[in-house]
Amino acid sequence: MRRKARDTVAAVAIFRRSHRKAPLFCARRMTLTFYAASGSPFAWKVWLALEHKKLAYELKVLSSSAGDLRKPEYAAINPRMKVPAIVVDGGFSLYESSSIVEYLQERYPEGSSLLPSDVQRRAIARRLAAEADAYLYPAATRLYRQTVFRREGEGDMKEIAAAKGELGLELERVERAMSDGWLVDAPSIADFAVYPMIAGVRRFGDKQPQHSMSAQFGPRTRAWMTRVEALPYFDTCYPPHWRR
Ligand SMILES: N[C@@H](CCC(=O)N[C@@H](CS)C(=O)NCC(=O)O)C(=O)O
Repeated sequence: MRRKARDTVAAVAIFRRSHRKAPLFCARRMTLTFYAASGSPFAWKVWLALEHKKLAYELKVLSSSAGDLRKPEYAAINPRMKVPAIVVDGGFSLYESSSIVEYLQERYPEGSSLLPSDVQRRAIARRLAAEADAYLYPAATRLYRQTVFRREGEGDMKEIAAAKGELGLELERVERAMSDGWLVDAPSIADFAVYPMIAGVRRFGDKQPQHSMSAQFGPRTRAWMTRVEALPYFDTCYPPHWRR
């Protein structure tokens, strides 16, 4: 099967499974199309948020390598040509993952919340999600750029060491941020932003054991990962191409 066709099949399968499981909150009141790419931590954040809130959605898995993000019809939804994006009721389109999560919480406040109820805890959850995007993701990407994105042995060793140092500090920050099992009180935008990036670092380490950073995950981070992975909707949101 060609790659694009395979992606479409995966998308339809996941969409159906997700709808079978979820009670379809708001199903009659709105339509929501969710554009994602397999393995994108930003799309994964939104996907976890949609499932956490039990919202009905139509999933469209786009393929960057097949050029889906550059097509004019997608550029009209997200002119930055990145995932994720959503389109609500065939009209309102929104991109930027954290803005989407905030919108979902405000637009559909019923059911499980994506933010803590206490104002300070809510601010901390938002801060942790912002820190993941601003620091954790760039630190991990700095390492990937010199390793998985290059041919074996072609990475700059000095840069690899610097990237590992930077990422190690970010992993320590995540460990220190853990409180009572979740990043802030209960599953929230913070966990949904940070987990996909940490999962990416672990997967990278499985593929490149010589550069693995997984040994630097602290005990609270490890326990938290297991907790996230036990969420009833975790499997639904797992990146399709990671299953293969
Ligand atoms: N700040 C954006 C970042 C989105 C982003 O960088 N998405 C990447 C995938 S992880 C993307 O679509 N890149 C373009 C491409 O892969 O062609 C957000 O939070 O939504």
